[in-house]
Amino acid sequence: MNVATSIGKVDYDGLIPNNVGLGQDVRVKRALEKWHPGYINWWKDMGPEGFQEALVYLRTAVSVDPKGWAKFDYVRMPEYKWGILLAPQAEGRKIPFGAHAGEPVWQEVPGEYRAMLRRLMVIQGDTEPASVEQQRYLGKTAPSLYDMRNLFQVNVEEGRHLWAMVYLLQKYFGTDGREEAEALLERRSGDPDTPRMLGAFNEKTPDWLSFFMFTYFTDRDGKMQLEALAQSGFDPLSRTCRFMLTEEAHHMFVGETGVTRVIQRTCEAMKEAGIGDPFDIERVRKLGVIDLPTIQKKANLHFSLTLDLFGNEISTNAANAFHAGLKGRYREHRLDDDHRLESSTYPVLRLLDGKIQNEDSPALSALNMRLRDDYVTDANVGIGRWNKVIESFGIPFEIKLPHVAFHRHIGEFSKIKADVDGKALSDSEWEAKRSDFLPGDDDRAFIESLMQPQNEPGKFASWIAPPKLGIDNKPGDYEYVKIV
Ligand code: BYC
Repeated sequence: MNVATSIGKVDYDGLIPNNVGLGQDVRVKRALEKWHPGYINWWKDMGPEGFQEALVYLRTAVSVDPKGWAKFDYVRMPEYKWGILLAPQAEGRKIPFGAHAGEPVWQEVPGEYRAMLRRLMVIQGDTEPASVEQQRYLGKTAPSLYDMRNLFQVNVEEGRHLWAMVYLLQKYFGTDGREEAEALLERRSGDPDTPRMLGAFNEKTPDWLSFFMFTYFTDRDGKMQLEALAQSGFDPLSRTCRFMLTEEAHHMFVGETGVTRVIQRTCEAMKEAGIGDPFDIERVRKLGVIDLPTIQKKANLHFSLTLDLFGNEISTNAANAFHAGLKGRYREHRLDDDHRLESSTYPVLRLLDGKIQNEDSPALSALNMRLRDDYVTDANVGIGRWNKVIESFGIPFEIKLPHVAFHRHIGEFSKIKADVDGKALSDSEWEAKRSDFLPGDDDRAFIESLMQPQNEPGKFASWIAPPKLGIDNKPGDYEYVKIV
């Protein structure tokens, strides 16, 4: 019998591949095997519609060794090996922050923090199936087989991330963990009665530009939150998140390169047609490409929706989670301070006397704000690369992130209607300008008109350039999805 003998080795014998010794953990194994049919039913009902029988060239995690953790092969998605994989245990690891900083990490749930820890995991878990639900119709309008395959890769890995949280809930939280695991399969993105927990995960992902923006902006929130949870003093959570981050990088790659390719194609078409003015929208659209101002509006929408996922700027929940040693800061281990933050401050952007200004606040309460700041810095890097493409065509246009006060529904700025520069507008002024900032019905209708499937190997829809490289070094006309 090929039972995994050490962490790092993956046991592929059973129904659920894992490197957590599930074979010897009868209670958890049974609980997960019981949960499995419900998961498959959920995947078939709410996963990629119309492609359950297709053979998709997918990567599957087969190890947790950073040098070679995945293998590629054709797989029918419902047969994907959704495994439970934790990064290797670091010998002698200490709690890196909070009141327990320096104590040995917990291998079991600390009783006094049980509810807080469970809530963090449930929220994290809830986002994973939500994104699959949001993206379930996109396969039908894929601009190429390459893109379709990337969509499905992202989807199956979000499914695996749900498994990751469900494992922790089933293993460490007994009956209530089991109930939470069931509920994760019951909520539905956008459902008025049983919605997903966080706002952005109840929005629609109606077209491929939205998908690329979502994977660029919202998956990046995933990265930041996972980085913060990877610091956790609860070691199984830390190890789980560390391995999830390995997969997450590809999701943001899909987003960043997807938008780059849309921009590239627009600029090429403008150049070919001799159009120099990016605001000559009607002429640009006649070329069958997406004009740059509309791309900017989509970025405004997805960036602002994602900022809401960081919660309130000032948050006792965040302070408590840090103090308890459960959720740290972005790359806590690289920060040079006392890692307790009991007497330090952090500048928080607030609405004071009607003006947006920084106010020094207790650093512990300002952790959501701090993570959001780190996120904005990270998000700006790829925007710079998008602008380099536009610049290389000599087109006078620059994609910019809107002000953090723009179009907010959570936190300090949900009280005002700010424009993309952060200037507060009256309700009527905002409504009058809304379609300058955010995609309107005509923008949506135009983008929808472009969403025609292109399922011939090596061919791409009119509005997107081919990628520079194939997946797993495959040639340009590789049949990434065999549709049946
Ligand atoms: N929508 O104290 P506050 C990903 C609630 S994405 C609705 O500021 P806190 C992925 C909040 O729950 C990453 N409600 O909140 C990406 C609280 O309610 P209670 C997902 C919201 O706790 C793409 C109340 O308002 N992971 O992985 O400091 C594809 C007071 O708020 C929202 C995580 O987020 C909202 N946006 O911060 C696939 C990590 N924001 O307690 C996957 C785990 C706040 O009063 N979660 N509320 O009933 C957390 O760390 C925190 O829960 C949050 C919120 C950062 C989300």
